[in-house]
Amino acid sequence: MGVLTSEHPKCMTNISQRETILSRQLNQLVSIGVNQVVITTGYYDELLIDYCKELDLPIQFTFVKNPIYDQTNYIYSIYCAREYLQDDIILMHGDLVFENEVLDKLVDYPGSCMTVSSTLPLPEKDFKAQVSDGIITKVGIDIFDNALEAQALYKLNKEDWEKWLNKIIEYCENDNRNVYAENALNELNGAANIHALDIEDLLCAEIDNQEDLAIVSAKLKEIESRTVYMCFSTDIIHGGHISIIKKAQKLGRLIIGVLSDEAVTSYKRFPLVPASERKVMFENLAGVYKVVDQDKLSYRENLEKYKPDIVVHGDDWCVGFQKPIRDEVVSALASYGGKLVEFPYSTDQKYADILANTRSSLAMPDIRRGRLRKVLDIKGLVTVMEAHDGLTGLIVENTVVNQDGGAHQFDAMWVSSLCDSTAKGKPDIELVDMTSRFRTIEDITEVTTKPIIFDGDTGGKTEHFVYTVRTLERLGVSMVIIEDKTGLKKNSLFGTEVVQTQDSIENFCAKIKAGKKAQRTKEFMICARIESLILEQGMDDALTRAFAFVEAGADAIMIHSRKKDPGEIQEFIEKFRAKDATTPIVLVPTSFNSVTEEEWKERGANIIIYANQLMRAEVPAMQKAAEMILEHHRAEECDAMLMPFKDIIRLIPAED
Ligand code: SPV
Ligand code: MG
Repeated sequence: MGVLTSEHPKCMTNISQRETILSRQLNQLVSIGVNQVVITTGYYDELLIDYCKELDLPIQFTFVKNPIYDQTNYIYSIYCAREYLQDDIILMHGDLVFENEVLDKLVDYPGSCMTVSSTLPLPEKDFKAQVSDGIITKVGIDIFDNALEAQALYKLNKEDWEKWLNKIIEYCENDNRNVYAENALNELNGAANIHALDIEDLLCAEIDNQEDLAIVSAKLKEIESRTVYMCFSTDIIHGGHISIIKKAQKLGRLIIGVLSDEAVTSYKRFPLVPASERKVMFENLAGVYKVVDQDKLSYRENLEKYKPDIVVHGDDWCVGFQKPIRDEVVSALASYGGKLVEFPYSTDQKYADILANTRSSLAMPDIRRGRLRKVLDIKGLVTVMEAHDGLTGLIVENTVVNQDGGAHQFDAMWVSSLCDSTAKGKPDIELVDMTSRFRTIEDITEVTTKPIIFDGDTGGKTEHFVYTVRTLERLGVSMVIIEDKTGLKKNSLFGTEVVQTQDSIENFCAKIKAGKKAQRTKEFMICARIESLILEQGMDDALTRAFAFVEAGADAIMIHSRKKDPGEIQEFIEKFRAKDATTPIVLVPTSFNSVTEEEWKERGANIIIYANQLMRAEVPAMQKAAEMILEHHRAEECDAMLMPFKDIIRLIPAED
């Protein structure tokens, strides 16, 4: 090392403008939580001690001077320090430079280990190790047969280390002080149980001369300019996130992608805070280099844009619905030589509890009520499925379909008058009173978090409707839909086959106005449902009513039809949108069911309600099971069509 070590110990050699070998090692140790360091010293020991103090690190140092450092090898330095080394230890030479990932791997390794490389060529003059069944059996300079490149970087459990240390003591007390400490280890022939930790091409090198210094400095520069990419959908940051972020930061400059509200809503749940605020949250974390938007669950776009050297993720995505996303990341990285680093996913119960609490707050009325408007803003088109009790609520809440590396689920629930009445074995004629209807809502809200749209039938008398509005607000319902009918209401799917009377524009506008005036929260929505097409009053009547109802304060318009052909609905949307570009349009495509959600969105619709499909699925299944048991006088034959109860129970969340 010549001039570089003529004035200080080798470990104080600068490897970059801002760090020496030692300052780097010490900072790395701090980053993994080490706070006690024993340094054995020799020449320039005072300089070294002062230097360590000046670094001002949260480390308690013990300096042990080998008084005959010029006549002995470090086996004797260890011997001198033995009383301070009665614990699990990390042992390293003072001239060793390694990248952060090496230390992380060392720490994460479950047992005692030493770093080796299966990919690097064997060095002439440095350490090599022989390994048998994964255990280090011999370490030395002169071993070339069946050997791997090795570095003096160890993690040693107390028990394993004790065996080696005892041998070191034996050597030194028998005046065998001029050999490597590893000579003592070799006598144990693997009994110290030190595993070979293969770090392949990661940087872990000792600096013996100027040439080594130049190579290592250049490699460090390259490592430090690496970029690392992670994507987050979380709206709260807990210890598990911080720990993986810290690990990622050690691999390079960390770019965080914040998943869009739309993508989070589609695969997980509605975010408690919007993407703009989630971005600020990450921007203010120490050590985050840059925060960017990630619009979709797929990483492809951002990987092409930022070409990160490394993508970091928890290993939970190796299976399940995220697997296609992972596969895409692997192939995108391979296309430009990037690397995927996966850390064990935290299964800590306290983090699961935090997430469960976050989720349960979504169920609270004040948080739930406003979410329909937010989802409408975020997605433009909201899909809604009927629920008529707690169990169907859970099905709407939890059913997710994974498609093309993405996920698809319903945004909200529809509490249908038809299905609520049918579930009670009653006709859909406003016979089930509001008290009972509210009870259904409560059964659903108790076990779900998604926004609710309530089928308010005609809304009843205006004087009654104002009470209904406030009760629905208190229950956390987001929207009530009332239809412009009066008298004995019948279900619209009967159309003109039964006597049904449409309300006058004037009366219905007065009801909307009264409802809007009565509501106490700003988010609650009143949707006016137009029955002109059902009752064959023509397109013009439907449009006149639509504009009048919006004028009266309706927050949304529902246009209904019982034709199979979607033509009249499409015509209505086109004509309505020509004059009103913003008021949300709600559809219940039970009859006109051939059009996809994407196409409705394209045409200008905003809320698609699947109004009765769950009820229609359960009734024939129940009838069939009942018939089979009656036919066979036992239940065996119908068993094949039944879900085991243990699977049904899984749908029901356990509450502590
Ligand atoms: C309901 O689901 O109760 C409705 C929609 O009002 S429909 O049955 O199509 O009229
Ligand atoms: Mg109804």
